[in-house]
Amino acid sequence: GSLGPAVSSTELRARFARALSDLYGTEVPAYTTLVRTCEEINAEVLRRLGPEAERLGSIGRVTAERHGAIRVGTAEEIAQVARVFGACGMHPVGFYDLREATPPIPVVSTAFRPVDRAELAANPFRVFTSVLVADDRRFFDADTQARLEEFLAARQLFPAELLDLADAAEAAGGLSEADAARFLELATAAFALSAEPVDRAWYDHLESISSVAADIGGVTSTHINHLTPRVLDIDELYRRMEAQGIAMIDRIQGPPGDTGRPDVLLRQTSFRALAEPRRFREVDGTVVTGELRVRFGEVEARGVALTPAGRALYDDQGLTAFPPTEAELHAQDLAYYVEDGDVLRPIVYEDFLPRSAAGIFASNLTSDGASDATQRAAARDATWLQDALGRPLHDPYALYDAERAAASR
Ligand code: OOG
Ligand code: NI
Repeated sequence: GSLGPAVSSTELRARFARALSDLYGTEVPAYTTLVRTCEEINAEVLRRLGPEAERLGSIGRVTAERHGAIRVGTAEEIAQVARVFGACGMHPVGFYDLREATPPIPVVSTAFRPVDRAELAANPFRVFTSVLVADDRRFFDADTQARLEEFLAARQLFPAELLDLADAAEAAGGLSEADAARFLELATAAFALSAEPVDRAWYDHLESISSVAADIGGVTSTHINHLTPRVLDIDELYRRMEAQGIAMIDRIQGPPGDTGRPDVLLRQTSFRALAEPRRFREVDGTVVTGELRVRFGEVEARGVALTPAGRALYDDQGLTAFPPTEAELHAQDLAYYVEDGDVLRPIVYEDFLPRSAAGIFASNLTSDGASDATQRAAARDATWLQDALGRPLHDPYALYDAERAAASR
């Protein structure tokens, strides 16, 4: 038989996550402190709990685990993102409409991630990816929409060489060593913060409407907005970051941690966006160094995935309405477990929470922005996104159901 490519898509994903983590550490030094603190705490939890600590993922998986967030401007751009992540075995899962958040954000989003359990175990890298809705009149008047579309059409986020390598990797399930090195160099560079001057007047105009719109449509490239390690005790992480003098947002988003119930879904917190030097072109044409606060550090803790019934209960009544034991969560079909003899194995939640995402967005906005609810909304739904991506958009519940069914056969 023939050998597969030297560097499989699984290995590309692991290397890509590592390369982005190295990049982000050089760009945002507090991120390095965050990662180090997570590693300390994870080692402590492992010592304290033993095998119990690894029920929601091996220590190898959790140590390498990152999620990123990126933001792009157009259907064409998110289709290109899908090709780059597709090369790494990351597929779009879920549809999130952040225009319904408080405050509303003019984007819709998905998450690119592995979908098979074995791939998730090998490296679960996922990227929350948002695309601007420039034709939503509640945010952008006709003139701003036209200028946004012109600005976005003129930029190229990903060089053709990168997209060609991505397509080759996706078709073959990987790349040769030399092509893999080139792919990773170009892909990582595409997400680095650019030194290209920002047009001050244009950026400020967009920022008066939405800081996220300015971060997307006010600059000629994209960048990682944040990169997030996973920790096994997020309450302890929060305390330890503050003790090191890093100001965290005022709360941990998601289910409360002190109810004595099993860990469910996703808990997240972040440190506030830091001022970073950025170059600006002023109205008179001079280029000056100023600063922007858009990028931050976030940390997550993951629990068991909830079924649609469990999720409805959580959304309506919160965690305290849940029964206190895993046996009951399973018996009432509120959460996904696999029965292994008389042991229950939780299926870890691999997705995001719109309400927490909104909280993460909001905690790092400089203002609530300006939107006018009386104006016309633009139509966006999962079908729109799937068409834009030109590939299947997976339903998270279908993936959890299939995994439970396969493991129970
Ligand atoms: C994405 C915010 C959502 C999360 O962890 O919920 C997110 C963004 O700020 O672009 O990353
Ligand atoms: Ni995030």
